[in-house]
Amino acid sequence: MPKAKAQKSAEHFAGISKIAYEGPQSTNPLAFKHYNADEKVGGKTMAEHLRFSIAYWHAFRGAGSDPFGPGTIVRKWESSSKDPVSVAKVRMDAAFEFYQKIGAPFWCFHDRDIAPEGATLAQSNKNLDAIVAHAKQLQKATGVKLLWGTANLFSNPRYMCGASTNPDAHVFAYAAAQVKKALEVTQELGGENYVFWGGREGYETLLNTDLKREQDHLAAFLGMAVDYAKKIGFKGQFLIEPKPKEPTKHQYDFDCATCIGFLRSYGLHKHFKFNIETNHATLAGHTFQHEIEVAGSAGMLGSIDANTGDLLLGWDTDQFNTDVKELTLAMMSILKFGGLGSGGFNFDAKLRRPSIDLADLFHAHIGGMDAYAHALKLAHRINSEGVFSKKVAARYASYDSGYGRDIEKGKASFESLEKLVLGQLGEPTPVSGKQEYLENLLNTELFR
Ligand code: XLS
Ligand code: NI
Ligand code: NI
Repeated sequence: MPKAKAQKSAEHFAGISKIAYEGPQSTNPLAFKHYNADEKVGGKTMAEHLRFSIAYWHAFRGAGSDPFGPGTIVRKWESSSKDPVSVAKVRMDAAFEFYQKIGAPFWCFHDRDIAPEGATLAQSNKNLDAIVAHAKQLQKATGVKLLWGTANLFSNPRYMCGASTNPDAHVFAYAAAQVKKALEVTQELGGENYVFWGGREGYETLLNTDLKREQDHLAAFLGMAVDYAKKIGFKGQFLIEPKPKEPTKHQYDFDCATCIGFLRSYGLHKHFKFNIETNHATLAGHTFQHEIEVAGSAGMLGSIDANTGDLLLGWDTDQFNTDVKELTLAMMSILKFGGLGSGGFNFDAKLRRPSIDLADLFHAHIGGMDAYAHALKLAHRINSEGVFSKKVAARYASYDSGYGRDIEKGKASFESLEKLVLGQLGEPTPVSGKQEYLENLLNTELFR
């Protein structure tokens, strides 16, 4: 039957079928051991909790290059035509086949990942429109949705000194025009969020930098984005993705705490939440869980770029995270704050340079999805049994009543507290923080 044959030749991951859940006892490397999309964890399915997403730039544009050598990963679809727009379409067919086979309900992209940049902005927009129309059809045919879109404001040499923080207003204007279009196409594809990662929004040396003006310009740019989203009726959530350095020496969106201060001082905080990336947290000298706690405490927990770094290397290695302990701590905090809302877990992670097989792409994502699913189950049990939360609450109980509550309610003063200490209170009794006991308890919970 010629029809079936034609369909078969269009299969890019031949020999690999849809990845199934086989349970923790399975030894099949191409099966999930923990991620069971329809299994309920505390009233919601795993699919609803985790909202996994595939990052187009790593999974379909990454070829394994590093500063010491070119790519090593060769994909057949990259040589399917001489016309770059045609290749972009075939590549996208491969991507959607992968999304379906791995069972990811979402994907994410930068404008320049999906369509080639042209000689002029008009040509780039035209290329983008052609690919977005193709993506729209594929989304419809497969049911895979767009978690977020973004603009690449860091690869092209014009952005070598930043985009909205460029000393040249011409570059600012170009970046504004590019983000305008990226917002439009994200809306066209039903994107649930839009991400701003300030790739080169920072400086290399203060000898040539007016830090105050650059920060003002960054805020002006974000303000224009808010206005334009309102104008076109884009309902997706705006997300800032903090990162302290790399590619520039210092980046203004250093970490969540810095961004909260920045957004509040320019009156922008109501319009943004955070896309927290594990590897960016550790580059800033924080744990992943720390960044989640800071964002969640401010009501600004938006989405996760799921990856990890190598603590022995000082850059964003974007590896797949299989550390169930780290992820359990992260999930405990995420569940505590009520989940990610319109966000999800996007695998902003890439294959290692020698991982050149098509199957490696599956192993990588299966491992990441299973680690998160395992962590979700453990975190849900730990939280619902109140293993740590009851102890934390007990530790702060002195603020629940009496003068402690007065402190929290703003009813206490230096004078009122001095009177208490000089009178009935006297010297406080030290209480152990019990850190080692709690660390042991975490291990007991992880392995029971
Ligand atoms: C780079 C960032 C980037 C963003 C999207 O370090 O993680 O990939 O997620 O621009
Ligand atoms: Ni990222
Ligand atoms: Ni990153």
